[in-house]
Amino acid sequence: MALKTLGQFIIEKQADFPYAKGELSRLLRDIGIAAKVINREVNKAGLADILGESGDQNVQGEMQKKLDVYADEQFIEALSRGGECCYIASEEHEGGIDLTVRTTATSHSGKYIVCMDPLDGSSNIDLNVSVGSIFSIYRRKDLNRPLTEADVLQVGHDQVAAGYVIYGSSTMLVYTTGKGVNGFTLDPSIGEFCLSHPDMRIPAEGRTYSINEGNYLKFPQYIKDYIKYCQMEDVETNRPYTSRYIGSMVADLHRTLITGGIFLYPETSSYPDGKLRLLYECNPMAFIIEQAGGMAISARDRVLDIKPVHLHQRTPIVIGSMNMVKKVCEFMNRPY
Ligand code: AHM
Ligand code: MG
Repeated sequence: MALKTLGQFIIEKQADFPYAKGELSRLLRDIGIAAKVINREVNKAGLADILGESGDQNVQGEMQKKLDVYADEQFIEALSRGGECCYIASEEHEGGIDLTVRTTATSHSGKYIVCMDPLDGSSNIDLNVSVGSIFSIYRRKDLNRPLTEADVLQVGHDQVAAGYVIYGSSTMLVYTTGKGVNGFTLDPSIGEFCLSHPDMRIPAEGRTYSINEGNYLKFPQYIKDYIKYCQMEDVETNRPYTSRYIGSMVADLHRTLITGGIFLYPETSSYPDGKLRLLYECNPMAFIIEQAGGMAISARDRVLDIKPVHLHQRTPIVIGSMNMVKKVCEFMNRPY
């Protein structure tokens, strides 16, 4: 069977959007190119001087690794050059980057807003454990007025596309434009992402739960009860479940998407709003998992229905196989 590259696939899929003029396709292509450049650096991280901490802190007060900075720069450059994007919100920047006010040769009347975590799970880089990039794309609400932060603070169900890149034993790009989820594996011999996982579906049931159990004592009671449920023996429901936690959201969710299962980063006594960021991590992953047939909730709402109030907002998240997330809803005592 002939290989289908990401570029070919994107162009083919443009027909799904009859009024599209190719801007979103070009934006996705630009992201794919940046991902390849980042992949090259991530792969040689163990060798290069680039490995290690850059000494700066990001807005969450955490140490940035050099590769975080590098990945951030690559995405910003690709998106600024492409011209389809008017605003970038990045986990690595306190404020967003308004490309409409940049005085470059290119005019940035771009229609799209991109929120991204350029290199998630960066504490794993030194250890040769999988890391990832996450992106989320929104349409600018009104092209005729100056861009405001409110344009960026859109609710997750308004995303027009979202995806992630996993730099693992192989490198994959997985994305959705709201019509299913497709996965592409980078073939290093030709330097192209090739369609390898068409129409990805998450099984409705899984038998793996993924949570940082070191925080057990800080979890709310319903999470403690759910963990005990996962560990209890029951032949009919295939319990006890297996526990798997990499500590890289992209890697943990990539496994969950393929094999089924559940990933939880709930509110804790140290992180009352959870740890993961709504715009850069939770919304894009929730969009992908829902598009694949799964479910994503926070402590109160469907993740994709949360109205953001600031760029770096965090949210608790429970995400994965539909029936497993519904089971957590029962423990929370909430309808689904
Ligand atoms: P980062 O954006 O600083 O890399 O942090 C996000 C990462 C996620 O990839 C992962 O799921 C989580 O943090 C792990 O957190 P913890 O070490 O608290 O379990
Ligand atoms: Mg992150």
